[in-house]
Amino acid sequence: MKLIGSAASPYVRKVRVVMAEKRLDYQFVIEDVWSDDTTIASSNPLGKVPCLIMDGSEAMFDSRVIVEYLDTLSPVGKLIPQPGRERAEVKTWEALADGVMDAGVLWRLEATWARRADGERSRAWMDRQRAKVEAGIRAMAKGLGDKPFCSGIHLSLSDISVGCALGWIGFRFPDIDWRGEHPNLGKLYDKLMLRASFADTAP
Ligand code: GSF
Repeated sequence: MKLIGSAASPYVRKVRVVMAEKRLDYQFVIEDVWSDDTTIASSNPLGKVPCLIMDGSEAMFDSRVIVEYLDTLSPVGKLIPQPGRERAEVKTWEALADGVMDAGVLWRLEATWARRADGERSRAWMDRQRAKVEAGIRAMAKGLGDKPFCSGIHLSLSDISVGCALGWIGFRFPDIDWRGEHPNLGKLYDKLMLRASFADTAP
């Protein structure tokens, strides 16, 4: 398997962490989707990473589809429960974490995308996305509470998704003090970073 991605992308990190937790081998192919000569569209018409290329088959995207598929490849460390309530809970945690990343990406692009002129940057839009990031982080802290993991009694895709979102927010928006405001999230992230899957993929 070949994973096309970048080291800074939180969506790509989610896939790499799942690969490591499932002990799956893959080749990591770095692609800068923002460069003029990117060839990502030949694999993913949406021009986005992560994109998984299976041996002799078509490309697979996006991160939610890829991690769901990867979890079926090996019984080692099941990360997504069987269909039912628990699975829906894990997928909701993933949607929350992805939503925080989505809003953060929109906010950051509005603020920094080189092809947008300064006069075209909307403060109201940035504030709207920032509010989503902050509300999402508050919801994560509330949902985690005093529990050791976001859902269930062991590591799942919920924790991996939340960890990737928090690690990326810390990397791109250091002025958002999620650790100071939510010590339980800080504790979870520190615990995740003890795992090779997280330590080896930090942005
Ligand atoms: C989001 C991927 C994405 O936005 C997923 O895979 O879960 N829902 C998708 N990837 C960004 C890189 S990043 O911000 O992490 C991307 O490839 N953007 C290129 C573009 O043209 O939007």
